[in-house]
Amino acid sequence: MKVYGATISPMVRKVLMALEIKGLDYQVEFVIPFNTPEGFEKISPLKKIPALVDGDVSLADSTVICEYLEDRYPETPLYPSDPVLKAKARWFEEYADTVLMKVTAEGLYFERVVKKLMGMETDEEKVQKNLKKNMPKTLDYMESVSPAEGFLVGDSLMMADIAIGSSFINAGYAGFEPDSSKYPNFAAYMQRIKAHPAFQVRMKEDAKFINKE
Ligand SMILES: N[C@@H](CCC(=O)N[C@@H](CS)C(=O)NCC(=O)O)C(=O)O
Repeated sequence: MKVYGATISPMVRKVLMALEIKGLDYQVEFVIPFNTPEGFEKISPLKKIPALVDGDVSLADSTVICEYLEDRYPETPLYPSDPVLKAKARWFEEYADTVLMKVTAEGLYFERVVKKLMGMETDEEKVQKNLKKNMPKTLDYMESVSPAEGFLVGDSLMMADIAIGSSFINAGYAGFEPDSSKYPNFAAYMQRIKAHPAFQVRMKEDAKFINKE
């Protein structure tokens, strides 16, 4: 299988985590947004990352790809089988892909990390506005749903945790960590997520990428 994207992207990381936890072989073809290779739209019609090619199947969108991996390679499930828990898991993934994409990625990680890597100037005013206006309600919500123990939809790390965790890991790369005195459950939950061996592997790879660029 071939994953197209930059491994440090929170959306690409969702796919890599799923592949690693499921023990599937894959290669990464390095593609950066806004400067995609010619013909990339044949694999990813909106030219966004990640995209996946598995034999004659080509797919775009992290959630579509992760659901495909789950259906096609069901061993080591990453979504619960119970319909209610599965719906709950999908909600958290949707929340990460939409709200967190704006708050932790576009308004923070993109500004402070990606723009810097691209030789562009950070719009720190935009970041501060985002941190004041959007981040507190996001953290209030995350605190209200974070379990005192275990993970969002069960005892083991699943796609819901991967999506949420991935977004906040990138916020961390942009210098933001949740205040554990204000958000104790969420901060502790994030520590449990980051301790997962597959996240540890990804974060070590990210460190090489950030330090190299
Ligand atoms: N809903 C998509 C979002 C993918 C996405 O926005 N990826 C970003 C990088 S993290 C991108 O490719 N941005 C380039 C663009 O918006 O043109 C997914 O979950 O894969």
